[in-house]
Amino acid sequence: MADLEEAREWLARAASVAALTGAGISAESGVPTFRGAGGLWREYRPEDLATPEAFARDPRLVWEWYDWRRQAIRTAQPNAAHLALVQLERRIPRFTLITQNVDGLHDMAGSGGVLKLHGDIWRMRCTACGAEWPDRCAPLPKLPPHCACGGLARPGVVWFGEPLPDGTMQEAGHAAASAEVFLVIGTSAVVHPAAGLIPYARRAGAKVIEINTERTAASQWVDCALRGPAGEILPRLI
Ligand code: BJW
Ligand code: ZN
Repeated sequence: MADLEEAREWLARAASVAALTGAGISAESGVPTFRGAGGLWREYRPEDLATPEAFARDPRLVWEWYDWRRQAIRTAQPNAAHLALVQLERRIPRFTLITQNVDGLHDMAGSGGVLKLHGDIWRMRCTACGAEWPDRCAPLPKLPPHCACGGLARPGVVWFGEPLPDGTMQEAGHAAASAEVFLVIGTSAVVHPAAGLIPYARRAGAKVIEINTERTAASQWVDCALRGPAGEILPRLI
């Protein structure tokens, strides 16, 4: 298994890099992760809150949870890991940032063209007419929120059992397949199809570098595992 120095050399030589991020990259910004110690799924059941069936059953309950999370995320600032990826994007000729996060912190840090596999908590979608719009209001004045057409609005995120936004997985797959180095940062790598990008990149010839405080489902696929907080490790790597 390669060490930090070797991983730095791979990055220094690479012309094509892709990064897949998960909730762990925002942990040091104060945004709770889903799994593990202090994770949201310790306290809440995904099937009650993050499925289309849960929303159909009780839209107000689901919106209360999202309104609470939007309030928690609203004041969060990008950390050193988000900023390090902006630096990397400036340096590498072909760089693709793929995120499972819905918090918008990569955008706020200054990353461009982020592929958001699981949508965006700051967007709304009408369940009646399909209209989409940005909304950064937190707390929302009225729950559940509605569209101008009178239809019920839902968060612009991807719930279990739903397809990913049109074209994002194809673009992410292309980036993974053409990357010389594939960074996997702060994800437990258990949610598919996102997690499938990791072995896919490896099979296509990428050097895979994992940055995580713990061992994960992806650790078996990686060429280098750097253990520690992303906000400390990424700036050293980049
Ligand atoms: C640090 C750190 C620090 C902490 N520094 N590290 C079997 C095989 C394949 C697929 C399936 C399957 N069984 C079921 C499925 C489907 C399902 C799935 O994958 N389920 C698995 C759980 C088994 N997938 C889906 O349903 C997806 N859709 C789909 O497959 O569609 C098919 C379809 C096609 C056509 C028509 C219809 C359908 C959709 C998945 C949507 C996931 N949605 C969520 C919620 C988003 C909205 C919201 O935020 O509310 O996405 S769930 C949640 O998990 C969220 C995350 O993006 C996602 C991944 O979590 P992530 O980012 O990895 O976070 P954590 O918390 O798990 O891990 C944090 C990590 O950070 C840990 O490792 C820590 O150690 C680390 N860490 N601090 C570095 N400072
Ligand atoms: Zn509408």
